[in-house]
Amino acid sequence: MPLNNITDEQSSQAQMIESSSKTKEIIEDFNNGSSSSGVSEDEDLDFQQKSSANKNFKKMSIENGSDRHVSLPSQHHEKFLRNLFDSVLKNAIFDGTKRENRVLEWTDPEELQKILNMELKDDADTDETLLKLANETIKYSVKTGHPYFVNQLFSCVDPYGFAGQLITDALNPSVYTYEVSPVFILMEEIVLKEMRKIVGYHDGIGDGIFCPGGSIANGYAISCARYHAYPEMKNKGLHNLPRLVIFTSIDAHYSVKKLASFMGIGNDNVYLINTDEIGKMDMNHLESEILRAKNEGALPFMVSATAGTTVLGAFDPLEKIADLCEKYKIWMHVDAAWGGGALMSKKYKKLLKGIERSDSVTWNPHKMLACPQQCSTFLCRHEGILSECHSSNAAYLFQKDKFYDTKFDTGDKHIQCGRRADVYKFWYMWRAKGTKGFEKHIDSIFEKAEYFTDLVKKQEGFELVSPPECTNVCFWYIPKRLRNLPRDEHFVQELHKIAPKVKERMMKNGSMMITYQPLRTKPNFFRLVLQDSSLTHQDMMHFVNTIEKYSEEL
Ligand code: ABU
Repeated sequence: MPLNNITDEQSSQAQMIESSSKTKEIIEDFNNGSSSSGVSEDEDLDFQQKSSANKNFKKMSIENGSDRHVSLPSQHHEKFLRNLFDSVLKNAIFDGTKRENRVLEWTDPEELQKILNMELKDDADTDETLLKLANETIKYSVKTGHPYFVNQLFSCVDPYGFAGQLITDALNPSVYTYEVSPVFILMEEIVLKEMRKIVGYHDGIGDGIFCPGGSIANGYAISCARYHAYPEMKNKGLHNLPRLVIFTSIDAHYSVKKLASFMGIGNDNVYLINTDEIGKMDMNHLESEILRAKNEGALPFMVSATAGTTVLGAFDPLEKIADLCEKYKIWMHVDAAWGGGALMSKKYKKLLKGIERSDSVTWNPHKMLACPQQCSTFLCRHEGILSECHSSNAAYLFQKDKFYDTKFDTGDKHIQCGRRADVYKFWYMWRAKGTKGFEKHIDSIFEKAEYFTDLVKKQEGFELVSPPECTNVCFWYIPKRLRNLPRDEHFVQELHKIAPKVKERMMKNGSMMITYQPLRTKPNFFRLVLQDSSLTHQDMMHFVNTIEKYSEEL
């Protein structure tokens, strides 16, 4: 039979038999103390000659720099990498997180382009230049691990998380098959199961994945919920489906709409539910919108609740949402990308009561748990649904006739093919701190948020936007000249200009980064985000003083 007529299955069986007998031979030789490892003397000599030629080539090419296109580490790279690591450790990790140093070196984009000269060239740069470029990159990048970077829902350089990230970067795995990523494949299942237990799914049974960011995790929720309602959709597409409707609050993350649009459900079919003053979903409005969708002949198929909204940090009433989802047979998803970390604390997990009744959860360890970017998970109570919904059985990668149990080739349940081992840095941190360490971290940041909230209540000129439930605290700073004005349209317009101006001054000075935003009719206000457990009460005072300082004469 001509070789090109054999089936894929026959070909891989033949390869398997050949490779396993070769492996056996090598192991036997090794056990017998033989040095040949199944390689003939001629082949051995050939190898030695090549190896020596290789060394000579290396020596010459290092001298004249002609082998820089070769991606193989050599002694020459060792020196370069050691110098680079020293510099990264000093400038980005240690100096970059010292309170007395700046969070950023603000530079206008045109000027920064000139300083860094990012244009690509035909000829190679020297290692000396590359080290200089690395140092410049560090210098002009924002030090997101600095204690005064309270701008975003992530921060910190956790030393163990960083170490974990270094290890995965050094190994450069892609977590789709056991043969390529044995350690990380097993580790993912252990960590995801533990997270499901913490969520409250019975015995941690269910499904889950590490995925690139909370938005994508929310997309997985939409995909699984839709598949759960209409499994035939996987092959037939959307044509014969009724109009599908998702419900989420007006304060939910924008990714719910974005992914609904991306997946062909459409922005207009995400019905936005009102929130109360704190930012929690209004249950009466949710039920009336579910009924409206039904009356319109549409199919309500998913409620996406939020545990820790992006701006106000509100927790939707999950138990009541679970009741409504049960009543109307709707998939309940909880976007706990931000607030999920509170599940680690006996004191604060009550904020997410009812999450254990959900169908799925988004939880990002890179947010409240301070794991390095990116580390996001999608967790689900329905065992096997991710694979049923997304697998496509590519024969070149997920061969079913491998010599090991192919249930460990978990990559096919993702919509990605190549995928980073984001699990490792989180697992490494978890082992370094223990679950108890994460609990202390969470309790510490919630305590700081409560302390900062009290400061805002007491300090003249500061005013809370709403009582915070999470570790993001939203407030206005009202400069002296506005304090006695009537609270009318003019006041609102003037107050709206304050936060952007303060932020500009802070960034140009490099001393602190805090974000601001408007919210519906509310003028711009600051949002201070706490997820760094190294922060102290003195730091909280520093934030207040810095905002006052940069508001002078505004
Ligand atoms: N999910 C992204 C959140 C961005 C932020 O407000 O920090």
